[in-house]
Amino acid sequence: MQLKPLYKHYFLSFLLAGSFIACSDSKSVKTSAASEETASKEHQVFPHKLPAEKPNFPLSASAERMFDYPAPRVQDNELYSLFKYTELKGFDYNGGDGTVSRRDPSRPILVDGKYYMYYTKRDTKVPPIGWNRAKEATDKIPSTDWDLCDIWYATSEDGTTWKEEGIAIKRPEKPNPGWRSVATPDILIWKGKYYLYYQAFDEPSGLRGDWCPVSVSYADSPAGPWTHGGDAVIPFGEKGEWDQDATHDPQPIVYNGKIYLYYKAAYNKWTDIRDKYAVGHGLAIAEDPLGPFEKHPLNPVMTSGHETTYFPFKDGIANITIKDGNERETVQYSKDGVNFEIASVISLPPIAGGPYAPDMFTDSGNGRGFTWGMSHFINAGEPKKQYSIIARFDCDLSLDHDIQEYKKTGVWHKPEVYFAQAPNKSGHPERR
Ligand code: AAL
Repeated sequence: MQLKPLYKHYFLSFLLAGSFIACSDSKSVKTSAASEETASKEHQVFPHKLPAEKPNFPLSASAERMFDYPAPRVQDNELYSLFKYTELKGFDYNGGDGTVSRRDPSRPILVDGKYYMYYTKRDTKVPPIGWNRAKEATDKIPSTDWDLCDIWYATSEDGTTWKEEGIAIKRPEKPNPGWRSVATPDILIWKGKYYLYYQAFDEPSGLRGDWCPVSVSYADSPAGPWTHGGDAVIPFGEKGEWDQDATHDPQPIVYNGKIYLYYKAAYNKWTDIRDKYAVGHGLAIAEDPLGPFEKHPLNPVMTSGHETTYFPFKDGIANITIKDGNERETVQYSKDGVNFEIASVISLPPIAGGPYAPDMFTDSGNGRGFTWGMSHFINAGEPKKQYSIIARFDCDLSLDHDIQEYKKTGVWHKPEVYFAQAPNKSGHPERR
């Protein structure tokens, strides 16, 4: 109940007078003390100076929640940031004709003064014909942007200018798993060796859905050569389980002495009704990079998000949740890598983000966050010439920095950016 200050004064005097009259026995004293407490709980007005702690009087649901975030003011929230993007130097896209695509970058790693990044590269004679025409795909014609791909790698001294070094993982001969396409890699460093996890397709994606499991290869050096280490390392769920058809976007972190590998699966679709789909993230844990990986019994540990972007933060794990689900466009945090809560709501988050976090594999128990990483844009080309580009993002999701520029809250676009999201007249009853 909210009272205007004047009424509040009368109401409190009335309660105080009441307590004098009733103070002859101790039971009444208790009652009056309780009433006073109720009165003070009910009638305090939210102060002008923002309290550091949750105030001990009734609050609206929104004011209550405010104190459940890492900081009540978003600008002070270590898990809030703006994201700014930079075009990379050093990559050629064949004039943007849709025949060359780079996407789904790994998290960069720094080895002997050089950053390494791994990514999906398509270099085909023609652009992809599209998900819906997957039946027409051949060994020269890709269905989707990530069909007929290999995993390439590039190095950089500054994270912005990159030198493409060559293929890291080539798709193997048919019928070996991944013969159709290998895509969406991520890297793990474990006991001095390097491990690449990636999606291995045995059919053009789109044929029955986006069906593929994860394979792994390992090397002594980030430049390879890579040795095949196993297929289907995160097994599909049983038929009827949410991850029955796919384990995508593998992303390993070293946490609590083990390998925590997050992955994505789309579900609630048969046989891939795209407008009914839902996306979840699972967690699979192993003591050895080649497995066996055991799925967490609470999977999916995230019910929002698309590509996985997880990172050690303080003594837990945080993530950037994008695109899908009720909680898309948030940063989330869990103390145990399993039970995530919203820590902030964000704008323009990196798509398929791979942060550069030096403590990704060190299991420090005190994750520091990060200030930059790699991401992609999937709509770089004209319609029918689809291709993707990799870009760099900068941010301040770091405990070691406080970059004011990234703690602002307004994201101001030119009107053209909004008008580019033109309504499709046929789908809207009030547009003719
Ligand atoms: C992505 C990822 C996976 C999907 C496809 C390629 O961005 O979620 O990798 O399979 O799209």
